[in-house]
Amino acid sequence: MFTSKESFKSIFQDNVVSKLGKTLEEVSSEDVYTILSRMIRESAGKEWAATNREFKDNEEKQVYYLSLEFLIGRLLGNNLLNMGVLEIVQEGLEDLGVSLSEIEEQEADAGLGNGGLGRLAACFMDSLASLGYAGHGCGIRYKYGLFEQKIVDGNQVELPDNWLQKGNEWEVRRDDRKVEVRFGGNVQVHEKDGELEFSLHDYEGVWAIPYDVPVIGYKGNKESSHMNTLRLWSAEPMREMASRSSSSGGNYYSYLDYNRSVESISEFLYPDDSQYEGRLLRLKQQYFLCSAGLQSILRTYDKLGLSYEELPKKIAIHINDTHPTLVIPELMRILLDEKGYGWDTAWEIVTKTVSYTNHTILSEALEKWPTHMVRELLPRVYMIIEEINTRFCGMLMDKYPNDPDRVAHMAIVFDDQVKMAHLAIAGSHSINGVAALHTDILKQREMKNFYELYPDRFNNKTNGITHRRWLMHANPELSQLVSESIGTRWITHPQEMVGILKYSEDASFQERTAQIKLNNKQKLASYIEQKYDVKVNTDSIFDVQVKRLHAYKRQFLNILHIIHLYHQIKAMPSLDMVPRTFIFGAKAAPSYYLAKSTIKLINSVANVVNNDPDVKDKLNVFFLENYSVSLAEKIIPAADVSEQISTASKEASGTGNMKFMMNGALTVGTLDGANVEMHEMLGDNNMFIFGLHANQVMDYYQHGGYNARDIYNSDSRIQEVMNQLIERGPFTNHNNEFDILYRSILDMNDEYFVLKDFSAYTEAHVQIDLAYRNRKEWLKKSIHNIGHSGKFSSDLTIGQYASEIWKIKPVDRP
Ligand code: 26V
Repeated sequence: MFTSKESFKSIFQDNVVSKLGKTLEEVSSEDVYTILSRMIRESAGKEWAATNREFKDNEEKQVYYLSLEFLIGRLLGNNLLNMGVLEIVQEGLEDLGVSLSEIEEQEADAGLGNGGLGRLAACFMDSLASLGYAGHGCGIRYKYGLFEQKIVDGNQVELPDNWLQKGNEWEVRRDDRKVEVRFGGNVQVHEKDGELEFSLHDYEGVWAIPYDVPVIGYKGNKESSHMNTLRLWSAEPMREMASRSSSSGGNYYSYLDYNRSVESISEFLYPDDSQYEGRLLRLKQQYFLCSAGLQSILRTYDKLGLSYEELPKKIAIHINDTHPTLVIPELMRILLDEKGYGWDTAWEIVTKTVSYTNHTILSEALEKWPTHMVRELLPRVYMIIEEINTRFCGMLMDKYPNDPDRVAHMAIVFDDQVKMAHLAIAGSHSINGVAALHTDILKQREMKNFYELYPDRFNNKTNGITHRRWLMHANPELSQLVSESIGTRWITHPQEMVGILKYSEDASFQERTAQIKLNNKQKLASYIEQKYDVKVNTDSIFDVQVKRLHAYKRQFLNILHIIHLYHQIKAMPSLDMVPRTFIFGAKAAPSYYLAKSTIKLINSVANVVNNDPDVKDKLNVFFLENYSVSLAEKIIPAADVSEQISTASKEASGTGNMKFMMNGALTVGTLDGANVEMHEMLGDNNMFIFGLHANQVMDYYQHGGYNARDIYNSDSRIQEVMNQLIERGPFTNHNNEFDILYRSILDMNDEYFVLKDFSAYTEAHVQIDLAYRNRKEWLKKSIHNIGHSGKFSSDLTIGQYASEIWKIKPVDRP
């Protein structure tokens, strides 16, 4: 590994010649990316092997984080940072006339996730490695990540995200670790020595091939980086199945069908987060991950030569939402059928090993699989699920003999459906929510019955974000300022960022934060100007809402307010307001019509506002297409205002809220998810809180009493903006375009309380405008946000998971 700028340059130049046969003058940015990432991957390889040896020698407990999604983004910059060579490389390349940030742009985002849940998994990987824990990720190597979004005539169009087209420099294919995953077939039962034995016949086998990605921990002052493994599985056909299909009467063409169906297993990530869809392929993906993951976990465990009773002492398996819940019956199957354990012992091993995180209370997101589907695809696993259910319901009936309704509600299999959340709770020793409010709602409402049954299993783990990607990498200038003022200990002890609070009233510190914000705004502005050929006013307030598009996140409330502002300026062109630039980024699930209409509306409003000479000096609206991790890294450091305006009780935590806070934006938000905890730290002075509280929302749902039309009738501002959705006017170019939005509010009684919160939201924006005029006060608030954000580092979150749930200790201390 190079240790100086000069040695880096010389190794780099040698590689250019030996690997590409080119001179430095001839290389493209893409060539530089390839050479550089290969150099880093190769030198990481040695430390990777060293960490793996250490795992073996120490026999320390290991955690496996199973997730259908890892929203990783780009790796080059973060890997350089974590390996401690970022500066050397940056300066070395500069000497050679190359800009590192341009090289970073060559990397395709690994977009293997939908949003918060997948990004959380990626942040957790970074923290696990940086803290020196033996913690590995286990996921699927989707050939296509989340779709690429294009905006055409204001509408979202989805294109396939072919992220692997040019290869992936960070992965290593491990043919030697491939395992077989079995689908379908039928179960035969034999009796042997008075015991029943189960075996599967005529199944369809597929290869699961692991691709390992090193997860490089932050090196800091240590000798070397700690490195874990993110193992992503890819499905491939087994040649052995060809003879099977011809011997069973099939032919070459049915083998081709088989090939096609196998490849589809790891072909694409499901993009739907609007309506739960119980599709067979999705169930296949889930079992594929669980079966392959478990085989590889147990293969490692077997090397220890211990009995399986000791498994929970050496292995923790965490399931990220219910998607990998099949790991519970699958581990039971292995223990019962392959290792010869009895039911009770096997069940104890499983529940002591597995833990589960719930990420949503939205009922439309709760996974339920039709029993016939599970039975046909996974006959033996289904038998085990039924047995788990029978025993679980038996226990409930003993406990609540006079309450059959309760038992029916809690059943795992009911009404010909398998309820995955119930299976996950029954089979885990820990169930956690992702923010204090969310966990309370789980305990007091959504999962009340389960909480009463297993009070000790429920706990909270408020989400976090890695400050290495979201501050050090995304905002190097701010990160540098923090280090200059309080030293660098905060990097490994992020809660010590509060140390900057002592400078919150220091004029020169304030001005430096202001200058950094302006620089970031200028960078984002030039990105927007280049891409969309428009001018952006960097003296305006950058007011940003970036996240998946969903009715409960209320992008619609934001755009209604913008239309209202537009009317105000039109009516009074001299209106005294700080110029505002509203920025949106959001992908809608392809079949989510309401969400797509909202995108269209935002673009229509943008088109009118940005081209109206009466308002364009005061008001601008931009919808940035294809919101992704790498785009987030450009947008978030440039934001002045962070929009976190979900209907209270609906956003389990949010993590974007934390990223904005860490980069000095002020939040306008509801008391929802982790906003509540932000507010506890920051107080009313440093945040703009508005709107209904969670208990008010839930009481309305329970008892009724909300009438959206009454609010419409009594507020002329609301009438004006709502009517524009259905009348021919500046925003609609043909009839009915936005009827669905209008109707969802006025005919369907506004499920997410947009009108109810409109007035308070408008008032919050007036307060933002006033606050921004007081420059010193604004900067002070911003510094408070940055300083307190260290508490949301995923390092702290992972520390809690490790000590309270997984019971693991760091192998390498930072
Ligand atoms: C999934 C689905 C699936 C289909 C039906 C509709 C629907 C609606 C929402 C979702 C998201 C479920 C899981 C999820 O991504 N939750 C997010 O997890 C983040 C990390 O914990 C958290 O910060 C977000 O608040 C939460 O929405």
